[in-house]
Amino acid sequence: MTPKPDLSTWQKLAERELKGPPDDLVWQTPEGIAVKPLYTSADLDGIDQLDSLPGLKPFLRGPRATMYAGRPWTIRQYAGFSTAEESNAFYRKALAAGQKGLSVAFDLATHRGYDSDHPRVEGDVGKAGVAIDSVEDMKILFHGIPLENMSVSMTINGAVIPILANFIVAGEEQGVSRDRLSGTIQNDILKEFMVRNTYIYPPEPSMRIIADIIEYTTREMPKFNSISISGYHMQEAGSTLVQELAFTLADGREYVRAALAKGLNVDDFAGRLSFFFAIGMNFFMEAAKLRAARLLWTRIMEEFQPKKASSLMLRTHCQTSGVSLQEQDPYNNIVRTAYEAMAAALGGTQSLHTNSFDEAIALPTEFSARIARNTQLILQHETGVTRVIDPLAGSYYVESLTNELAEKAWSLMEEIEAIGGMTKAVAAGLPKRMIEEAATRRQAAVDKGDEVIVGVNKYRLDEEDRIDSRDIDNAAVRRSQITRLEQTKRQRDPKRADAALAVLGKIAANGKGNILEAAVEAARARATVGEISDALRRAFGDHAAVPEVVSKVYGKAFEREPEFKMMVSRLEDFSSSRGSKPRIMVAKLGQDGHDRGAKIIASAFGDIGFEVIAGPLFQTPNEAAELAIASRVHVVGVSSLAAGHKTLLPQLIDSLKIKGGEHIIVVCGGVVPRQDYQFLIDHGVAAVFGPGTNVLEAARAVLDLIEGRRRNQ
Ligand code: MLC
Ligand code: 5AD
Repeated sequence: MTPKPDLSTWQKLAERELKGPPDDLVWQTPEGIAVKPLYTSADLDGIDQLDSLPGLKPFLRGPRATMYAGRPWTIRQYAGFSTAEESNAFYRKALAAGQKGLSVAFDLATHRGYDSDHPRVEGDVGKAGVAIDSVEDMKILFHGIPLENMSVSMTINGAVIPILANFIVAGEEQGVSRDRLSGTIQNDILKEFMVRNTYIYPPEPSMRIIADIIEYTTREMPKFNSISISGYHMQEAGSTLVQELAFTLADGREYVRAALAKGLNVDDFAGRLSFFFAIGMNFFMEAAKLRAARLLWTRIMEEFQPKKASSLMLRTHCQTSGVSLQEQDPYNNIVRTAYEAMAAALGGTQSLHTNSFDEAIALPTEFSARIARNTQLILQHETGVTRVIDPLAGSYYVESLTNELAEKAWSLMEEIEAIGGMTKAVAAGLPKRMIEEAATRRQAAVDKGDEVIVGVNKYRLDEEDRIDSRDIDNAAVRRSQITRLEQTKRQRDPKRADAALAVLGKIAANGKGNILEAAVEAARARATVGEISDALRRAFGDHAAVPEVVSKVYGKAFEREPEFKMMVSRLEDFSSSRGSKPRIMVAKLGQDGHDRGAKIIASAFGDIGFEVIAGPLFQTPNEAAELAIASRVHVVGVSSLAAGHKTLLPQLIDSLKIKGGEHIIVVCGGVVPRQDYQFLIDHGVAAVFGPGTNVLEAARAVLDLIEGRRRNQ
């Protein structure tokens, strides 16, 4: 036998190759993990879960004994746009082409409990998802799709009650009783307060809604997953993987507590809790994250002493990362998504969505959706990854990472426990702040070029190819929704609808009875999504978040950079010559709650020396104009990520004119297709900053505009 080589020999060899210590090769990840260039069996010392098996406690190697060797993960593409008719046609084609499960994306009006005729949602109807106003729409959405055989995921959190009620009634009217419906409802409100922002009611009644849904589905819908506890949006908002793991699992623990407080038995509902994670570009770490998640969930659930093994088992959906995709050279996104999909499969996901390459520009076209779907079909049929269970097991690196992620996430969860659990932590704004800091730090790393993004901050093309993108005529969608809404209201029995809404309101207000049960009756009576939501609004009130902005994170990362210093001194000159700082209001219009970009801009501009007014979420263009004028800003920067820009920006500019604020410069950033730039400029927008814009460059351009050094472009 050859003698075992010794690590110090390797060390010396490596030092000679490097002409320096191998410690220089250690990669400090945003998670605070020091990834070494070499892992050996010594890294496995003390890890006690190494010999576990799939389908058995602690499920690190997968929830099922045979995993994909027995049944591959579900190809479940998230989709929805325009009307129910158009989305239905899109689903049917996707299913015929190999997709296995459905996943509905609702528009933001629906998410926030407004019917399509509500004045606050003019720019949002049918834009980022499908518009659903009542059972009539829901029935069309699933026309020709037998709900008995199709598992349907619905991403809805704020307006979860009317949507789930409509789904149940659509099933009934298709002849499928609710006990035979299979699928998942997202129903995860805590992460909405943290990052996704489609909440409606304050935290306390929102938690009751969740408990009521768990209670109802446990009793009535045994095949239905009552919740999809989601970390996806945390990573999208800029969290580290440790934060994503810890906050998601801590949310899960909180929901279990809420259900137990309702008097439910843990084994009756725990097996139908499900999870949802993002899979970004840190390949091995993402696979390790899913393994660690299963390990930790078993550890958490053991606290509640369930008897069934299925109560300890974490099952999850994954989606490849939206933020990792770029507007520049967008075909690169196909490659990124494929690597991410592979990491999700190696991590053992149960269900997967792969993003389309036009993600950073618009909603998927038929073409981009086909490539996204085929990415999974190829993975399942051609690569052989499904044939062996948990093939990364035993890798020194992956096992060590799994363990380190688990430990780090566990200690963050202990911090959350120390302040009384996730509801309290969310109310105190702690996780949100931590995520925003991580996001700002990451942006600084990209802007400085420390983190390379191919085609964006390195290897950028001189000229970009134009690609086709999907454009939705939301005025037309809105008109057709309003016609059907009026028809539904005309044809229903008004007394039955009113009575059902009154019962619902009473159950919500007095705290007794099940809200979902009452809403199902209201949905049968053709009460609309808006009416059901309003009945609950009257009992619970609306939640209004106070915008907060982190400071000194971007600035700190840049403090030694000459370009940054130059901008800071330009701003100081401005302030001393004009007597005050330049003032910018960062605005979010309509129901678009994606505020990562707005938060980063507000935070970085503040550090550079602007005075920043952070506008609240969900403003109408009129309200934003009033705030901008009252705050005497030089510039309004609108961050648009939900495709409302062509409706909402011209309205803002008109409002500013009417109210005497025509001198205020309007700029726009976010997900705006290039072919819309000229439209916006023609309507008076001074500059458009697409995805991948360097924040320092944006600051320079805004200051130039204020100082009159450059004209609208
Ligand atoms: C699985 N099964 C097996 C098996 N593997 N049986 C035998 N042998 C095997 N190897 C069984 C399962 O037990 C189950 O039956 C059935 O097959 C289906 O498998 P599953 O693993 O449960 O898959 P699925 O039905 O797809 O459910 C996956 C899930 C679920 C549990 C994660 O919650 C889900 O589909 N989630 C999707 C969520 C989603 O799409 N979200 C989109 C968010 S987008 P049984 O009888 O045990 O059930 C978003 C973006 C935004 O949020 O807008 O912000
Ligand atoms: N259709 C398809 N994908 C969507 N996403 C959001 N809305 C839709 C939709 N209507 C995806 C994007 C985004 C993530 C939150 O979900 O990938 O980044």
